[in-house]
Amino acid sequence: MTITLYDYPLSGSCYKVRLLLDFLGLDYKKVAVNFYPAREHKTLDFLEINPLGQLPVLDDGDLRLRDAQAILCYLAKKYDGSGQWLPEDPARFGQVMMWLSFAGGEIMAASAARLHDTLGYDLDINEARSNARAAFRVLDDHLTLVRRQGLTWIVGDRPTIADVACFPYVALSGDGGIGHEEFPSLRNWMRAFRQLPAFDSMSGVPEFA
Ligand SMILES: N[C@@H](CCC(=O)N[C@@H](CS)C(=O)NCC(=O)O)C(=O)O
Repeated sequence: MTITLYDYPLSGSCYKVRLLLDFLGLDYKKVAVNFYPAREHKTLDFLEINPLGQLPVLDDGDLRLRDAQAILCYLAKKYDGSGQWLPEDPARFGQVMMWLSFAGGEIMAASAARLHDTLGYDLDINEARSNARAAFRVLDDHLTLVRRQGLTWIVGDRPTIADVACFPYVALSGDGGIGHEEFPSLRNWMRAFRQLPAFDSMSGVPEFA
């Protein structure tokens, strides 16, 4: 079966999926969607693929999925025999789901700020930045508790799709005018994430010493 990702290289949401495909060592084909300036994701042809007019979309054989978090769940369940990326244990599974919802919800304020600053989206930038900082504070506090237990990752003792889903818009937030100075535990976590085997960076992800 061929895996196809409808992709825009500068999309943090597509980056979530590219990261996991690489971590799992999966071959896939990319279909480039000209998100900007052509806004191809809003054309009638693309709306047939995703009526929400959003990226990413993933095809695997006859299956078509939209939403990065749903795609991460699918790929982990289907292709990660070890159960590392989406743990079976009910408590761990629930915690991963909780942070996936956070990645697709509260953290997306950082995506909004980035779209404002990089592509001129018309939105309340102060509100977006303030909401993003509030979300980052929640994750930073969580990761501080995690560090106190001698651990690194959002859930449990190994990276999961919760880390994959949260990483892009935290890492890319400088593009939306949100720095990482106030978030030492986020910086520590991002440094560890960047060291994962098969990690691939993208434009806008800062280098950490
Ligand atoms: N719930 C979706 C949202 C994805 C999303 O917001 N994608 C952006 C690209 S990064 C998009 O397509 N936005 C549509 C637009 O800005 O017109 C997910 O998490 O995958």
